[in-house]
Amino acid sequence: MIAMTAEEVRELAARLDEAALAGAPIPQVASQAGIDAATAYAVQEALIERRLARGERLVGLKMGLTSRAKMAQVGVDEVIWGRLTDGMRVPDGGVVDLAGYIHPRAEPEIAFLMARAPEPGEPPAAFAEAVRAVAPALELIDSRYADFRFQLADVIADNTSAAGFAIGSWQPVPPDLEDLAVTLEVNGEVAETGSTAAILGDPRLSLEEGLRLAGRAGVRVREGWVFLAGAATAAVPLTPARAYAPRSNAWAA
Ligand code: OOG
Ligand code: MG
Repeated sequence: MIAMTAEEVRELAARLDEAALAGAPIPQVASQAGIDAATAYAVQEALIERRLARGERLVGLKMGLTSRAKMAQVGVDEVIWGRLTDGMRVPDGGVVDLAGYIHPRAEPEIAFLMARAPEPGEPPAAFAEAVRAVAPALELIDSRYADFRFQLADVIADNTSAAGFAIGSWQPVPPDLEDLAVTLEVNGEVAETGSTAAILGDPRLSLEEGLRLAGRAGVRVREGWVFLAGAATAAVPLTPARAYAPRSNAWAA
């Protein structure tokens, strides 16, 4: 593996950031540079720093590739995590202009509203203590890499393809969280169906894993943050012709 200087990490982050701002794809720069996952997370952090420097705020975390369907779709079979900022948030029922995107896809997710995170050294909080509410959610992903093709280091550096997210109404944690029916509709047509069971067998495990991985990287989840547990089905490509208005229904149980 190739070690990178802090300057090189920032340069890779700048290329990814500029690709996103321009809506123009770039080659798979992280894997081509031969970096490992740890360095790729450093690039992700530097990428988010750029957004924060423009005035965005961190509002949560997201998991990626927590379902088989997603792993198979992108050909990477490791669970990854990324960061959410307020600049990515789309109001429920809001409208997204796809013109600035490269090759957007939508995927159905489940979101947790965080109550509190354990202090460093404290044992992990029980799910019921850590999570205040649950909501259906949509994630908009948009890989900054040409042809939506990447390897593990690429997608980590690219903040796990995060581009936008919409959260439905928050509701109390349902008792059957580990097996809720999921339906993704695009323009009134069912595009994907599945179950929250596809998310690591139980989306609570995704939260556990996310808190562990982020904690290892020194990131502590704050009260009021959103946590996206990962898509329950494959993602659906959105073409500009397929105008997209995020709309999340109540549980289709
Ligand atoms: C990587 C992002 C994966 C999920 O929910 O699995 C992700 C990608 O598919 O480009 O957000
Ligand atoms: Mg996702």
